[in-house]
Amino acid sequence: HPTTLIPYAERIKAHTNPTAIKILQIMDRKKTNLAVSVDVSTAAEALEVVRRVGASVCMVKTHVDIFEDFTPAFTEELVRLSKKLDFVIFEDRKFADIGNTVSLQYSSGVHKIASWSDLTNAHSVPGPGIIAGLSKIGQPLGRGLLLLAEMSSKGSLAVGGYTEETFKMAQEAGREFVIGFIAQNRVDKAELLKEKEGEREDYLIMSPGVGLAAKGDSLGQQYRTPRECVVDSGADVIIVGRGIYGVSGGEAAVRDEAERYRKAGWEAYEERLKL
Ligand code: 5FU
Repeated sequence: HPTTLIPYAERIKAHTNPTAIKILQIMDRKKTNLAVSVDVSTAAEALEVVRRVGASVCMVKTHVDIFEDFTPAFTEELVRLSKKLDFVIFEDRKFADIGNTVSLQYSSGVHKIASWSDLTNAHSVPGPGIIAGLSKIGQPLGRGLLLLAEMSSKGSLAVGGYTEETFKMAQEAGREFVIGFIAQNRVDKAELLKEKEGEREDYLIMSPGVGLAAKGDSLGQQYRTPRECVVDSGADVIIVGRGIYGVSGGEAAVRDEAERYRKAGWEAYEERLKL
């Protein structure tokens, strides 16, 4: 796939969305394509994990609706850490409703996601109105959106024609707000990428379901190695949760494990540039 042969830094010029530009700049600056997912049960624990892994990642992914102790103080501290430790915040909200509803869910409620999260994501199942509803809120703030084109879990229905239609929906929406996909493969097939004034469309592919130890869990999660994701399947960002925050051995072990995944992801990226 042509995009995978271009260094992250050179891909910046193909983007106008501030969050896409920021992600690629951070990846290049910190030599990391690692995102850590902090799916722990309290905001306090999540901040502990972020302090440990922050130096190793380009992105921190949250599910803030998991926390039993969520308050706006959490997002304030996360934003502060994102500036200090240089990473982007991705609330993995997986919006899935009509445009009007998602615009309210994104801007309002307890979590006010658009006010602090650089990046979020949405299912394509409701149709393009979901992108319109979210972009109305997020685009003026410079936020970015990923569409879920595939999932890592066993038996996912996001395959084949669904995945292809999701790509087309993103392409039709334009890249001012939709900057890429949650996927297991390069769903932006080379022959479908449009060119304008010699510049090819560039999408960020982010892959969850990454682990160096386990092959999966008891609830359908499936893991691949960083190399399988980045070299074999062309992912740009690898997303790791339990493989990092779930490691036993205390604070230093979590930090070391994040570094191990960062190195594995970066070496895979350097390997694919030479293909
Ligand atoms: F869209 C997806 C997907 O297809 N698979 C996922 O696993 C999202 N995820 C998220 O990535 C999931 O909600 C978790 O937050 C994270 C994976 O966590 P793990 O602990 O590495 O399995």
